[in-house]
Amino acid sequence: MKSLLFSLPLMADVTKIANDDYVGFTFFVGCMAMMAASAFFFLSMNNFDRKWKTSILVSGLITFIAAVHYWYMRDYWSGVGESPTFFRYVDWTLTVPLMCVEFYLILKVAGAKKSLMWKLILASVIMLVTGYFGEAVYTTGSGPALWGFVSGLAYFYIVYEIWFGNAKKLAESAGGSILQAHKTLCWFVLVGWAIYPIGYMAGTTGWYDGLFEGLNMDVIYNIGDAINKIGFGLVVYGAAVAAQSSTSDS
Ligand SMILES: *C/C=C(C)/C=C/C=C(C)/C=C/C1=C(C)CCCC1(C)C
Repeated sequence: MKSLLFSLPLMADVTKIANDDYVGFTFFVGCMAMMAASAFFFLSMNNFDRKWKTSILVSGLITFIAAVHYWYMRDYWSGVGESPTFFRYVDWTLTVPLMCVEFYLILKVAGAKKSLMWKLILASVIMLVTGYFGEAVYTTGSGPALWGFVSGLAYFYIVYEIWFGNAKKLAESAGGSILQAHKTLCWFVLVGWAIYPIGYMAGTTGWYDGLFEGLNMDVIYNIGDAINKIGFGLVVYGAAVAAQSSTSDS
């Protein structure tokens, strides 16, 4: 029994996190924060009617998927001592498209079509796959800068679509708490997501060498994830609360 307990994967790895190990620390705290946020979203789900329930569920899935990946990334970092690039990109490839789904779900009441969702999802996958190429495959010469640039184009397409494109028009026609939530999410994508290219430039080599000297890629990514995944979910939660209280008033 005792040996069984100690061979459980959850028990096996408890390593010290050194005082100056900011990567290890932010993986650890990030994991806890994602878990707590998931519990919050899942447990509050049933306070909302059907239309909003799905949005809150997706918020919870985003932080939950991240929590599981953070569990592994924390472990990988403490054991291998390298950036867990693969797990990082798997996490993003699952969660960022779900954030695109959130945009769609919020705008559905205004008549958003599935094609809007698929456009955003496709652009986000291009952004991440090309980012992965620059960070993990074509890591020498001008590789990272080139692939990072392509990734950036896909990123700007997403920014354009939600700020000025069809998504914007739908949000405006919906008005009220939907428009408000859409606007806040747009800011998350413009400012919050811009944290990631900074991390990328800090962790790869290119013309930008030295620009972000002293910054650690994983620490920046971890901060970005906490802001974007939990913050994004809370905006959706806030919109659901506002929409529900305005309908129950009338
Ligand atoms: C929860 C995870 C999120 C919101 C991740 C977002 C990631 C990005 C917006 C990454 C963008 C990148 C660029 C725009 C260029 C350089 C390569 C990337 C993939 C870091």
